[in-house]
Amino acid sequence: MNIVVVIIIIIIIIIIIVVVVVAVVVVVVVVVVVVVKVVVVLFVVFIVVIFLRIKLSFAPQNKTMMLIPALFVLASLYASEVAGCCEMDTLCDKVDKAINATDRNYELLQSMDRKIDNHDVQICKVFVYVRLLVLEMTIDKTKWHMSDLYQDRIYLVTKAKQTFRLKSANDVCKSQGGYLLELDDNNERRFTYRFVEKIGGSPHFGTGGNDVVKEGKWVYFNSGKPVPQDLKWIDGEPNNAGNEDCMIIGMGRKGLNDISCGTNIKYVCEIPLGCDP
Ligand SMILES: [Ca+2]
Ligand SMILES: [Ca+2]
Ligand SMILES: [Ca+2]
Repeated sequence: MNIVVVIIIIIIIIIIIVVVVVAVVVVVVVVVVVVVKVVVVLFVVFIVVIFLRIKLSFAPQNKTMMLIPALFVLASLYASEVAGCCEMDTLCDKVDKAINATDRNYELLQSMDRKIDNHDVQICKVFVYVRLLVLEMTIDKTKWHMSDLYQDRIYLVTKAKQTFRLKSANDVCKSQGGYLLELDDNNERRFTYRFVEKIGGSPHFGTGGNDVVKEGKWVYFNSGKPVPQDLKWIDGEPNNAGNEDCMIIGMGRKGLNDISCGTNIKYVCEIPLGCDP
C-alpha cells in the first residue's frame, strides 16, 4: 500500500478518535452539571420541606393552605438561581417585582441559602418571603389594595365600600389568611394610617376593634384581645354618639373614632406571614 494512503488513513482515524473523545467529554460534563443542579435543588427542597413540616405541625391551620404553592415557588426560585437563569418568565417577573419591593426583602432572599443551617430564624424569614410572593401572585388586585411588609405582616384594604359587619368582614379577611385589623400599638396605627391615607376614597376604614358586647369595653373581634389603652383616638372619641360600637381609622382627623357598625365603608385586613401570628 502506498505510504501516503496509510498516513491519510492514520490521520483520519486520529481525527475520529479526537472527535469521539471530545464529544464524550462534553456529554459527560453536561450530564454531571445537570445532575449536580438537580441534586442541589432536590436537597434544598427536601431540607425546606422537613423544616416547614416541623413548623407546620405547630402552626395554625390556614398556613397549611399555603404549603403547596409556597414549595412550588421556593423550588422554582432556587432552581432559577442555581441554573443562573429564569426559565419561567412570568414567575420570575413576579419574583423580581417582589424582590425589588424593599431592600430588606432582597437581603432576606440573598441570605436564604447561605444561612439555611440557622434554620429556626431563617425558615421563618423564608416563610414570610414565600408567603409574600404567593400572596403577590394570587391576590385579586381588582378587590384589594396591598401594603408593604410591616413586621412580617401586610395589610389588605377593600377597594369597594361595603356595609361593615364585623363577622362577615372578618370571614373575608380569614379567607385571605388573616383577620380584621388589630392595632397592637401606635406604631402599627401610624403605619396603617399612612397606608389607608394613600388609598383614600372613604372617610372611614373599618378595623376589628368594637365595644358591641359591653359598652366602653373595647376588644378585637377575631382574637378577643383588649384594644390597648394607649392607642391614640381622635380628641373626644370614642363618644358612642347614637350608639357607635365599631372602631375605625378616621380620615382627615388622623386618629381612631367609633362609628355605627353597618356603615358603608372600606375595611382593613391584617395578614400575618411569619411563624408567629
Ligand atoms: Ca396587629
Ligand atoms: Ca359604643
Ligand atoms: Ca364617635
